[in-house]
Amino acid sequence: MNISVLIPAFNEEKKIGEVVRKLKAQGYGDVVVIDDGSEDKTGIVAEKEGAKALYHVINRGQGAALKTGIKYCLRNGADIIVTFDADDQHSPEEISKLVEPIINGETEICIGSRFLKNTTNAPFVRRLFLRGGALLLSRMYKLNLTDSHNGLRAISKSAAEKINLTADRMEHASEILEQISKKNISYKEIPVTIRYTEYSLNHGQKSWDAFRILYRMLFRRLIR
Ligand SMILES: Nc1nc2c(ncn2[C@@H]2O[C@H](COP(=O)(O)OP(=O)(O)OP(=O)(O)O)[C@@H](O)[C@H]2O)c(=O)[nH]1
Ligand SMILES: [Mg+2]
Repeated sequence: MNISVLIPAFNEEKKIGEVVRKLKAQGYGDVVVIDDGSEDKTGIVAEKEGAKALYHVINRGQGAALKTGIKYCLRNGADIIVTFDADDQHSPEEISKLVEPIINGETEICIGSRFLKNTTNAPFVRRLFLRGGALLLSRMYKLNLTDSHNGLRAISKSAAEKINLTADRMEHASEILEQISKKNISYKEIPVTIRYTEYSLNHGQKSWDAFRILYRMLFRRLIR
């Protein structure tokens, strides 16, 4: 089985090198970084560590970066695509837990969950928003999920071919779930650790961004 690790990245030059190095040390030779119009050296640092870097000329968002990356990985013969964050919040050792059920033919997608076994040190407010989001999306799409916005997933080739992302920014996470539901793609949640560090909290999404994501998500539903 060819496993590709796909990392959407925006201005992550401080962490991306270490992340690629750790993935390579775990034996993942195929690491693809989408440098999404970063203003820093994200792509160059990733390439130095042996990753393949693809570049968007302007910042188009995490959804658009995943779309570019999934297309590239499929073209290059990936059987499983693992999506992984660039900010060092995920653990490369846990990828095997996500790909195993796909290799066994048990399921088409494995979704990481930080809440299934409470494997996170997320701050209280972030926890509240994330749990609320998972509850809302589970209801909307008739799924059974504890974590709907986890960047760590393993997607089989068959599922990747069925999923068509149209949301460029963070709303893609709900779009993936919508398509899992509508296209009857089999899924399984797997407990994974998500580390919140000073870097990730200062650098990443703010809790209030959840409102913007929700608004965009609902607006997209309305205009369709
Ligand atoms: N390609 C691309 N990647 C992005 C963009 N914004 C964030 N990312 C990447 O997406 C990953 C997750 O982004 P975060 O902002 O940390 O979001 P998050 O992990 O869902 O939120 P936290 O719970 O706060 O960590 C990281 O690898 C970022 O570099 C973007 O505009 N384009
Ligand atoms: Mg993050």
